Amino acid sequence: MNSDRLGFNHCCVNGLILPPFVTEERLRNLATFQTKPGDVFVVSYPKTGTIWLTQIIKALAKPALPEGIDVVQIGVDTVPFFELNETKKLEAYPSPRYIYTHLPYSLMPDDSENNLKYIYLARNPKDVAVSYFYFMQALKLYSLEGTWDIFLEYFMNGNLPYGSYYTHLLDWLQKKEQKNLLFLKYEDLHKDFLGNINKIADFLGCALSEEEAQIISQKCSFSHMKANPISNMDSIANQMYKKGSNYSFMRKGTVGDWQNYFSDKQLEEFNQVCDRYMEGTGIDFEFILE
Ligand code: PPS
Repeated sequence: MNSDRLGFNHCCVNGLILPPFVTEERLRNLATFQTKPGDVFVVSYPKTGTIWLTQIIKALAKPALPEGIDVVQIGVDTVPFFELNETKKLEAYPSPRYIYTHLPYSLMPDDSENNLKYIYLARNPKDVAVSYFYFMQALKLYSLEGTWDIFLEYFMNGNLPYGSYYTHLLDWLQKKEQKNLLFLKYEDLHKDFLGNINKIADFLGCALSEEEAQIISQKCSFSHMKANPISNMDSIANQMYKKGSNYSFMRKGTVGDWQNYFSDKQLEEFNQVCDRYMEGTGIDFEFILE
């Protein structure tokens, strides 16, 4: 599909569809970011639970930011969004640095010495599609035109900001066996939240008592985050969402919401695309939790 005809605002750099603010110039600027050993990148495709993970990191690692980093716009007050910030400002961020991004590996700063850390978060693609649809529909940024049916076509064809979810996932999965990448799944966070908080703490080298882990699991629960104006992005809702939108960033936070949206025909087609990409990867998505 010709990306110029897509029904939403976007940039397109070397064939990759990106949000309007991720221009070619911004990408060039980000590629020059001077990494430091131990930098931690939280990596995900949009709507896989990124802000949930950054909230856990915030509680675990207590990162401290210098002035001038734009975190308010995306509601996370200490783990900045890589694509939204100038590298010079990000470089002033004292170590240990925690930054989140939706970029593919090929557009990340150099890591030839393997001394950076990555946490990749994946989510079952059906729920990602539904969550992305509601988000793009609500945002002024994209001015998305079109129904769920059209959006799902975009999703299956990889015609959305940050491209195909499957390509993103497969690109990062190449690093899965490396010790500097922790691979997590949204559904596993639901199933064993405490176990995953401990896993993240181990990976980051943060000491954690049982009591602290319990407190983090409460603070990062869906209900707590929904009631928290920062994680739910309440103060910037008017700026971000279209007039009249009743979208809430903490929308449903469940596994299996896709069942309310896919027709039988869509499901059949979606499963074929998903199976084709996932075959042989060893990744088993859970689409429903018992
Ligand atoms: S973004 O805009 O790309 O950064 O969005 P992202 O944070 O990746 O994904 C948003 C979805 O994550 C859900 N979420 C949670 N689920 C369970 N528990 C907690 N604590 C939590 N925090 C965020 C959020 O509700 C979005 O999913 P949907 O399905 O739309 O509700």
